[in-house]
Amino acid sequence: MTKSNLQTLIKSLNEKQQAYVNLNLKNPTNGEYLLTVFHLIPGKDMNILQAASEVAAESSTGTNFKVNTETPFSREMNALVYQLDLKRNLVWIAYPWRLFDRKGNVQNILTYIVGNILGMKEISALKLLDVWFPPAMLEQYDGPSYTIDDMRKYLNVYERPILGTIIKPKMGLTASEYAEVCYDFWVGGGDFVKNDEPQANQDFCPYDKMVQYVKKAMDKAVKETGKKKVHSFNVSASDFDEMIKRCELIRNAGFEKGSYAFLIDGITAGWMAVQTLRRRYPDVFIHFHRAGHGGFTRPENPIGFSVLVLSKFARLAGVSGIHTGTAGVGKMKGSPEEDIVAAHNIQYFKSKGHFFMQEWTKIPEKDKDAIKLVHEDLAHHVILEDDSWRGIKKCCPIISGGLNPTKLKPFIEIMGNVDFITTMGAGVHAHPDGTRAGATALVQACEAYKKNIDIHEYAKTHKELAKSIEFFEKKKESAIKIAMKIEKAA
Ligand code: CAP
Ligand code: MG
Ligand code: MG
Repeated sequence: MTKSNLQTLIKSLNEKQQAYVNLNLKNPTNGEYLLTVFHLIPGKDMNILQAASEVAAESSTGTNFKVNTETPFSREMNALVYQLDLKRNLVWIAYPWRLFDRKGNVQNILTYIVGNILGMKEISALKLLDVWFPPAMLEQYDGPSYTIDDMRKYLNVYERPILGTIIKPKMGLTASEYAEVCYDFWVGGGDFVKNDEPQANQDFCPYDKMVQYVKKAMDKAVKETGKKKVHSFNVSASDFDEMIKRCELIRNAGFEKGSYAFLIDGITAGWMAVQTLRRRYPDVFIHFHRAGHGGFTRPENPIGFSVLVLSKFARLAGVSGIHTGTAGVGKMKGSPEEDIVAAHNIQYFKSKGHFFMQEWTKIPEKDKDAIKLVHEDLAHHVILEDDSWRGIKKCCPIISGGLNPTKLKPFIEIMGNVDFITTMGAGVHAHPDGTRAGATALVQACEAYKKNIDIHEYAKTHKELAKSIEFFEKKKESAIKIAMKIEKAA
C-alpha cells in the first residue's frame, strides 16, 4: 500500500471515524488489547478504512454519529483499527480488554466482536479470522479443567485416538434400544459414546430412562470387557435449571467419576451454558458440540467467524473438547488450513493461528517440567504468589462427521498427532454386520495404524475390518460414479 493512498484513506475519515483509527499504534501486543483480524469488504460508498472504523466504533463504544455524551475516559475504551492489508482486504482491530466483563465472560466479548457489526450496512463482507488473547486475559478465564489427559488416565488409553461413536439413528430409539446400541459399541471395543446433538427429553426416550439404561449397558460392558467406558450425555436444555437437573440426574445415577461427560450444543444453547457447566463441574469432561457453527464458519460465508476463532474461545471458556472438523476427509465442509489450524491451536501451549502466534501460558516452552505442572494443574496446589505459572490447559479436538475406519489413518496423517477423540456414527452403525462389528472394525483400523500396517493387509486377518472396507470403499466408488454421471449430464 503506497503512502499516498494510505494518506487519501486517512483524509477520507470524518471526525468520529478518526477516533477509531490509529495506524501508528505502538506495540499492540503490550497486553492492553484483545487483537482481531477481519476480512472486510466495504459496503457501497465506503472505502475499507471508513468501513473498518465504523466496525471498530460499533463493536466498542460508538454508533453511527459522534455523540455529545462522550468523555475523555470513554474515548480511552475505543477499539482501534491499527493495521490494513488492502490487497487481501484485511483489517486489524485492537480492543482495550477492560471493555469486557471482568469475570471472564466469553458471551460478552462475542457480543462486541461478532455482534451488531455482522449486520451493518457499511460492510458487504466481514469475517473474524483470528483473535489474540493477551496474558492478562488468560488469567481471567477458566480454561479447561478436566482434559483428555484425565480421560486417558480413566480409560487407560494412550498413544492412540480415543475411539468413539454417536448413536444412530440420530433420533427415534427408545431408551432401552439406545442403551443396546451403546452396549454393542462398547463390547465391540469402543471407548466413548456420545448422545447425538438433538438428544434431549423426547417422549419416546425419556431422559431419566435413557440415563438409567445407559448405566446398565455400561456396567455390563465394563464387566464383560474389563475396560472402562465413557458416555457423553447431552445436557443442553430449555433453561439452566433443567440443564443442571440433567447434570445432577447423571451424577446421581451411580456412574463412576470419569465415566461420563457433559455435552453442550454450544452454539444453540449459548456461552452462558458452556461457562456454567465449566464452573459448576470442573471434574467433568465438558464436550462442546458446535451444531449451527456452519452459519458463521463455512468458507463460502462472507460474514461470520472462522473455525479457529470458535475453537480458541471454546478453550478460553474452558471446554474440555470441541468438534474441530475432519479437514475435508469426512462429510462436512472443511480444510486442513481451517480445521487443523484450529485443532492445533487448542492442543498446544503455543501455536500459530491464521495471523497471530497465541501463547496459552507465559512459561517458556523449553521448561518442560513447569509445562507438565500446568497440565497436571499441580501448580495450583503449590502456594504461588502470582499466576505467572498459570496456563490455559489443552482442549481436545473431537473429530466427527462422515468418518469411517478407512478414513482414520488419512485423517491422523493430516492431523499430525493422535491426541483427539474421534466419533463415528454411520462409520460404525452402517457396518454390514451391525454395531458391534462396526466398533471392532474401528479398533482394528486403529491397531493397523499403530502397527504401521496397511488396513487392506490387516483386513486379510481381521474380518470385521475387511467388511467395513468393502462396504465403505464400495460406497465411495458409487458416489464417485454418481458424481461423474452428474458431471457428464451437466
Ligand atoms: C456425525 C454427527 C456429528 C457431526 C458434527 C452428525 O455423524 O453426529 O454431529 O459430525 O459435525 O450428526 O452428523 P456421522 P462436526 O458420524 O454419522 O457423520 O464434528 O463437523 O461439528
Ligand atoms: Mg444386541
Ligand atoms: Mg450428530
